[in-house]
Amino acid sequence: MATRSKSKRYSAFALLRHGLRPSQDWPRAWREHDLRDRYDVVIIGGGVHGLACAYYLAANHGITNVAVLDKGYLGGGGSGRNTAILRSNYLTPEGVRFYDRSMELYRNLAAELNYNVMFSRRGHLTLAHNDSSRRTMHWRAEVNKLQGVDSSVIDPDEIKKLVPYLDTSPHTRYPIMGALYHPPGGIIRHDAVNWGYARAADALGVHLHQRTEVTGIDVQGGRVAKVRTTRGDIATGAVLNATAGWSSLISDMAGVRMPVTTSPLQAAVTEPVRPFLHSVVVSGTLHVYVSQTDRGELVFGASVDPFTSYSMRGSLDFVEGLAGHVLELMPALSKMRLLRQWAGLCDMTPDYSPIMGPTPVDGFYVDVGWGTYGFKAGPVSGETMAETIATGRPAELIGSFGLDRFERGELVGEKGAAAVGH
Ligand code: PYC
Repeated sequence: MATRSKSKRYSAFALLRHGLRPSQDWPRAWREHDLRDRYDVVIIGGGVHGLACAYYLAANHGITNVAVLDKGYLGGGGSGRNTAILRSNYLTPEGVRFYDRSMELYRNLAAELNYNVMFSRRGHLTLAHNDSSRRTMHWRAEVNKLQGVDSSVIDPDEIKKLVPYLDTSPHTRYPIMGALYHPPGGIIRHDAVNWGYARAADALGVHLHQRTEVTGIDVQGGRVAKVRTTRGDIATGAVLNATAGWSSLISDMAGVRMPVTTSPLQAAVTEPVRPFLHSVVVSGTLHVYVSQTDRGELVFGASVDPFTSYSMRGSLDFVEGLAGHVLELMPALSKMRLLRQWAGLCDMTPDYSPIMGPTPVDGFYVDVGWGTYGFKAGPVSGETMAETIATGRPAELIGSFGLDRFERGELVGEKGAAAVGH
């Protein structure tokens, strides 16, 4: 007993010492560099998409003269402002295939990057409260199964076994009539994903430039030629727009118009409590999704704010609505306290699918329009955009997501698989 409390005292002391006087032996996860006047590839946006693309350009294609530019800090946009839910139970075959590759990359990411990204398989439940949403769940389950993705519709008794705290009685305002159950779904630590990709890209020679804002993009003879920044100009033959919130503004700089509108998506987190929620639970009708982190906090989200805006502030309106809806699902949570809330920016396209690949300007590529799905697509977007830039041809998995689909009228309608209604 005496030994245990001594060692506890020792570790508390050690923690304090390391906290106050960071050890000289802990290297920075990535370095700072002067801006070169030329890079082979310039990636605008230091979120998970941009960082993953930089990593795969270097790791899979040997292209290391790459700069990632961010006007703020790495992972400071949507990549650090989401609810870190992972799943591949989409509605369209294109979506299911794409996100399933992302899940595969996420599952193996800790080993790939030698970094603990805290991937946690939980199972994902999308509740159906009426006949029409149950029909959509069956539709999704069949599309999922055809693509080899584990997904099925389960009844309220099975739901209750997975999540005993859910009110599955038939007397609620919106009784739970079934759910789409997707066992491989889960959560991950979003910051760790950003930092892991950044560290691995840096180790391969990529330059990560924070606090470096893009102010212009020069196009000469239909080809991208230069990126102008607050720290100087960069000559380059390839630029990737991997931003969210500012994706249409950056594309405008290259003269490429994007069919995108931007809305805030708010989220909130509670105080930590003992683990009791072992699945991710989503209700489209009640506009809420909830999961419990490894630290014990409940993370909640809802649908996007009902207006276009660049605001990243939380609102009282949002938490009031959220709390009411959560309590309809799990009345036992009424004593829990919300600790904080935040918002990220979601770029919405007309069909709620992303826009990925080349554009009419040679060398100007886009990976934008992620709506509420961007974080979970980070690895596969990085991998496929790296392949597209390295080979000059759209990778097979993104073939359906090109900008020209809007002109051709070949849309990929993914709204029915939104986390909650858009
Ligand atoms: O599509 O799973 C989802 C999601 C979760 C949070 C926002 N979107």
